[in-house]
Amino acid sequence: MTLLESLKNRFVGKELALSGLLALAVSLKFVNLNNTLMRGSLEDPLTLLALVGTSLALASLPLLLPRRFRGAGMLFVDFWLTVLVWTDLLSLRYYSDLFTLRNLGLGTQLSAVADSVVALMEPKDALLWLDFPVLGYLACRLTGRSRELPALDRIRSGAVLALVAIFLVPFGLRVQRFEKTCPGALASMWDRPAVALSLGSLNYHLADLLSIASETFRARKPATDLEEVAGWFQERPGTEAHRYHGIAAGKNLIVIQVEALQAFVLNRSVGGVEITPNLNRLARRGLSFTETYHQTAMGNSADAEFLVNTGLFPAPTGVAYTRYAGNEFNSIASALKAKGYSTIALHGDRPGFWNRARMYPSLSFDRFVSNRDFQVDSIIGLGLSDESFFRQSLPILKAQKQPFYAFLITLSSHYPFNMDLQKIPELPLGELAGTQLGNYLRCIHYADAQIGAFVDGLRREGLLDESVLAVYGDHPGLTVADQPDLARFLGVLDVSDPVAWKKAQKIPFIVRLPRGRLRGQFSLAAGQIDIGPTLGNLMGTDLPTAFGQDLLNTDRGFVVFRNGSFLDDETWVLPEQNLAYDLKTGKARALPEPPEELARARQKLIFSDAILQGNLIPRLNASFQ
Ligand code: GP9
Ligand code: MN
Repeated sequence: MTLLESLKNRFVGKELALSGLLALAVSLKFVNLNNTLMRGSLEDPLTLLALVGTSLALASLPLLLPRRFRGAGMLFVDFWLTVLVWTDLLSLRYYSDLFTLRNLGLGTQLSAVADSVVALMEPKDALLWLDFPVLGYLACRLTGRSRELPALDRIRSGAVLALVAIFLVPFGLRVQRFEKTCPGALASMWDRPAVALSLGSLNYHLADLLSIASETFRARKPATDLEEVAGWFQERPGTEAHRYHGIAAGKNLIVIQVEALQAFVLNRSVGGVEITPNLNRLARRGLSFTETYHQTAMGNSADAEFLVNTGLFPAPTGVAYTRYAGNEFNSIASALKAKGYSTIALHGDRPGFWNRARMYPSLSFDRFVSNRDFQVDSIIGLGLSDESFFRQSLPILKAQKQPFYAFLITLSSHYPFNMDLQKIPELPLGELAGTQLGNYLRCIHYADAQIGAFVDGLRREGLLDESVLAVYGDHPGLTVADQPDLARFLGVLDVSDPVAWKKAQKIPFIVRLPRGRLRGQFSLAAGQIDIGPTLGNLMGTDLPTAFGQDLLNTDRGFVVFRNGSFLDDETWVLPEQNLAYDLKTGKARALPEPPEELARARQKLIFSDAILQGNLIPRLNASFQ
C-alpha cells in the first residue's frame, strides 16, 4: 500500500488523531509544570513551539511500531511522561528542583524520602491522569480493528521519522539560542529549574537525556587502574607524625565558604573605611594563608565545596556535584563522623541548586538546612540574606549535637553585586560608586559584617572556643571587565598582566583555633584542595584520598588547576601554552626542567578523574585495610 493510500485509510486518520490527542495531553501537562515553576514562563513563542513540537515528536514515535502495538505504545508514552511530570512536581515540592535521570542512581537516598513522597501528593495531581482512560478507550478500539489495517512499511516509517525530525526543529533552535545566551549551562546544569524555564520543562528533560547519552557515548576508559591509584596514596607518609596533629581533636569544626570572596579586599580600606574588618581580625588572630588560589572549574561554588570537602579535583567535564552525586566519597564529614561527630550543611538557597540536596548525603552530611527550612524573612539576590542566614544558623548550631562539623555557605555577595543594593549599607566609594568593583566592595563589606556578627554570636553562645573556625572564598567575583577599575584601586600599573591578574584572583583562607591557639601568616602557595587535609590534621583525622597537602606540614606549595596549569612558590606553569611565569617578577621564563612537576600535576588530575569516573573510593578504602 502506498503512503497516499495509507493516509486515505480512515484508521490511519484515527491513529493520527489519537497521536495528536496524546501530544495535546502531554503539552498541557508540561505547560502546567512550567506554570508551576513560574507563571508566564512560556511567553516566548519559540519556547512554547518547542514544547509542543517535542510533544508531537514523542506522540508520533508509537506510529513506528507494528500496527497492533500502536495503541499500547501511545499509552506507554502517556504513562511515562505523566510519571515524569508528577515526579517533577513532587521533586519541586520537596527539593525545589526538577527530576534528572542522573539521580536515578541515587536509590539509597530515595528510600530516605520515600515516606515523604505520599505526603507530598496533592488531590489535584489526579488531574494529570484524566486523559489516561480516554486515551486507553480510544487505543483499545483502534487495536480492535488492527487486523483490517496494513502492515508497517518502510515508506511510512520513513515518513514518521521525517515528521519527528521536523517536530524537533524548534527544540534544536531553542537549545542553540540558549547555548548562545548561557554558554555551558546545559553541560553544568547548575540549576535545573532555570534551564526548564528557558527551554520549557519537557525540553529540559530531552536536553538532560541527550547530555547523559553523549557523555556515556564519549566516556573513555580511565587512563589508570585501581592499583596504581591505591599505590600512589599508600606511598604518601601518614599524618600522625604531623605537627599539630589533633591539636583541636574533639572540638567542633565550623567552615564558612564565602561567595565570591577574593583576597585583595583584606587589609584594605576605601574612603577611609576598612572593607573587611572582621576577616582582618580573624586573620590577625589566627592562621592566614595569604597565597591561596581557587581551583574551581565549571561548577563555581559547587566545585569549591567539592575541592574542600573531598580533596578531589573538579570533574574534567560537567560538574562533579551534578554528574557524580551517586558516587561514594571520603570527605571531611565522613572522617569526622567516624569520630562521632554530627554533620550539618547550611545554605540560604533552594536545596536543588547545584544538586546540593542530592550531593550532601553523598558527602556524609546528616542534615542540610536550606531556604526550605530557614524562615525566608529577608532576601538579597539569589536567596536568604547573609544577615538572616547567620542569625538563624546560630541557634541551629547551638542545638546541634556536639562535637559537630558545620559547613556554611554564604550567598549575598553573588555576581553581579547589584541585585538588592538598596538593602546593603553604603561605603564611601568615591569614583568607584556605581561601578561593578564598587558594588562588589559593598557586598563583601556587608558579608564581612555578617561574619563578624556570627563570630560574636558564637562567642556569646560559648561555641567559639569550642570550635575551629575556617573561612575561605569560593572563587573570584570580578571579571576581566573590572580590570581597569581594579588596577586603579590597587594602585598596580597593569592588572591585565597575567601574573598580576592571577594574584588579584587569590582567595583568603583563614583558620581560628579555640582560644586563638595558633597564629601566623603563611606565604606558601596553597589551593582549595589543601583545605581539607590542613583542617583534617588539626582535627586529628585524615582524608585518605585527598590530593591536597597539609599546609602546616610542608615547606613547599604546589597547586594544580583543572586546566592542567600549576604553580609552586616560584613559578606558574601553563603547559598547554608552553609558557611559564616567574611569580615574583611576573616575567615569562623557560619551562622548568626536569619536567617532574609537570608529570606530578598531570598524574594528580588523571587519578582524581579516574576516581570520579570509576567511583573508586569504596574500592580504594577496601584496599587500604
Ligand atoms: C547558589 C550559590 C551560587 O546556591 O552557591 O553559586 P555560584 O553561581 O557562585 O556557583
Ligand atoms: Mn559562588
